[in-house]
Amino acid sequence: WFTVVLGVLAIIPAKRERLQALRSQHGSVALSSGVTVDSIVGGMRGLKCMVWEGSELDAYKGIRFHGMSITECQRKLPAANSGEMLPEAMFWLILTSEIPSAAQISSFSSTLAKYSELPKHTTDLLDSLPKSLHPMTQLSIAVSTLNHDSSFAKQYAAGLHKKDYWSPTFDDSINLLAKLPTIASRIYRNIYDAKDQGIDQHADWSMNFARGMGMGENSGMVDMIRLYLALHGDHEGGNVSAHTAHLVNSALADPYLSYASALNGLAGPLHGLAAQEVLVWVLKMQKEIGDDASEEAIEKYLWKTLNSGQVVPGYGHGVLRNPDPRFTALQDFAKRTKGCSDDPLVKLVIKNSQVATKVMKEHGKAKNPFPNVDATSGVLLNHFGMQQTNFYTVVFGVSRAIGCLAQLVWDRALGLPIERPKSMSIEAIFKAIEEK
Ligand code: AMX
Repeated sequence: WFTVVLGVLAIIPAKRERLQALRSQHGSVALSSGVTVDSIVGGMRGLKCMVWEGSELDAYKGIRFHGMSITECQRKLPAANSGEMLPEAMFWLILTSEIPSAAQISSFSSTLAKYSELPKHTTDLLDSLPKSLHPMTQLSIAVSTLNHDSSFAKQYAAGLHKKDYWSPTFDDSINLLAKLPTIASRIYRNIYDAKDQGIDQHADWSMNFARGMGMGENSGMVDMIRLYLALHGDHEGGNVSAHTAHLVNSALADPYLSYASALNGLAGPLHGLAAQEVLVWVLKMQKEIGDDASEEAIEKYLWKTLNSGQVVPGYGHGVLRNPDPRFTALQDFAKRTKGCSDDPLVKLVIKNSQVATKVMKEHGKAKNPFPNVDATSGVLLNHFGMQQTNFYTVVFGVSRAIGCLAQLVWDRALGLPIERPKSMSIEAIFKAIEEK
């Protein structure tokens, strides 16, 4: 393949130049109604081109779940005895657009506990995987295996009428939600040797997740998981994981296969893996400049990252143009949880959030110089006892199912078609502009 590589290498500079010329000369030209060259070659930023029911992202105010801000959700959704909102209530809100009662959520939590057990082929496969395989890869593999018992796949093969597709999609989605914490905690135990405290049929979704990782008695961690899962559940439809689930399901792949695909996108460092990247980056910074570092030392460290051509993880966003309200909600949690804000690493992350925004502005590239949710999630998981950075995106992966699966039910209930946008080569775009 060496000669093929040489061939590609030879044409890369010319292609890059043509793309650059296309953007600079014709960026604002619309090839079809409202679709500019910039949106075609710029990752479809801002292009209004998909239906998503559960949440909407405002660039300045942040995420709204059926119009409700995070603070409103925290005030109105059913909560655990500790007062922390329950992520299963967030799923209910996202799916139905209604605020559930405490009794409805208590019964829903029991349903999730009831269906949490994994089939033997999934546990056998998980137990056979090497500990060195990234936990996100393990999660995606395990979720794919659940397709063995997909209601949707079976009923589709048996000739289900298309108006009824939503019903087995719903069954598979609830079943997957129920099993995700069991899969994730089994991965955690297999890799990090934790103790299984077993499923408590009367406990909520997050408590059972924590119990599976031997953390059921760690009340700070249980509340952190509740908040984390509720906050990361949905961020409208255009982000990589949500869009992937929606796209793959549009071909009528069942919810397990669709969500496994979403997880593979979430595992990318510019998306969900940033949760892990941030803490690794902060730990390196702590090692290099110490806990009680001055603003100047932090600034220097930030510039070192930027000057070496890397991104500062946890900063910037494709849509947001203000600090992420999910970041703020997690910071508030740290402030109201005893001992959390005294943690030297938490202090360093807070200090960094002030310095980093200034440096990002000076750097002048990122359209959003503010912290996103990942800037602070990992350091809090670390504070409560989860030091395994490789696992952070798995927690994200359990959560993101909330929004993706609720949307799949609507996609099939509304009979949305298979997605098939039109693609064009760079030269075809030039030609189309000439002919306009
Ligand atoms: N550090 C350094 N440079 C950054 C940056 C950051 N945190 N964020 C953006 N930039 C750069 C981009 O790489 C791009 O450079 P280029 O012109 O040389 O390609 C330029 O600034 C303009 O980018 P943008 O339009 O502001 O952002 P985007 O929509 O292309 O990308 C995102 C958004 C999140 C991928 C980007 O901000 C980033 O890489 N952030 C760091 C990783 C991260 O925190 N990801 C998590 C996002 C939230 C989530 O999905 N969980």
